[in-house]
Amino acid sequence: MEQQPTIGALDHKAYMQYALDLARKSTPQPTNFCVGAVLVSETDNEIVSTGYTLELPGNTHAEQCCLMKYEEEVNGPKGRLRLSTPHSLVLYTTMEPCNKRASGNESCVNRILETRHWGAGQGILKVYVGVQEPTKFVGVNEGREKLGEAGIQYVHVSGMEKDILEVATAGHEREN
Ligand code: HJL
Ligand code: ZN
Repeated sequence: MEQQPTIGALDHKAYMQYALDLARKSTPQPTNFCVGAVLVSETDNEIVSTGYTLELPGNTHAEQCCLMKYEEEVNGPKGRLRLSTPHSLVLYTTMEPCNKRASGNESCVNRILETRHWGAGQGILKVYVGVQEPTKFVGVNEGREKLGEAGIQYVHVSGMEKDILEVATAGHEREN
């Protein structure tokens, strides 16, 4: 993977800022949000993967790209995940993970939940989120509730909402 910045443990704002930098790389579209995501190993305090909306071919979400890149790196293509030691992972995403997509594609909430089946002590334990999803495409996103019910901590990182939404909606028609 490309060189990653070194960010201090628990510096949630810095990780979120990095996720926002990634979101800016996404080509703006009127039909989605430009989102960025960073996957961090809490065990090693290092970034293990990154993603942004439409980074990988097809109609891909930031969290989806981030997880697909990680799985491929750890597994090799189509292999089974082989991790010798438990890796507690946390995900930073500029926008609440989707629970429903207008396209009908698999939700990022489900992809996050699936990581808990990688093995004992593996997978995503916490999700740090910059903004809740605006209701524009699918109404109220129940991603937050669904993660909580599954025992995945949902933490709002506040203070960057304006910039995150500006980037997320860069491809949408402005009202004025
Ligand atoms: C999050 C993303 C992304 C969205 N949300 N968390 N990460 N694009 O990378 C949520 C929005 C969906 C629309 C259209 N966007 O993207 O609800 O075409 O983009 O599947 O519902 O669905 P598709
Ligand atoms: Zn998604």
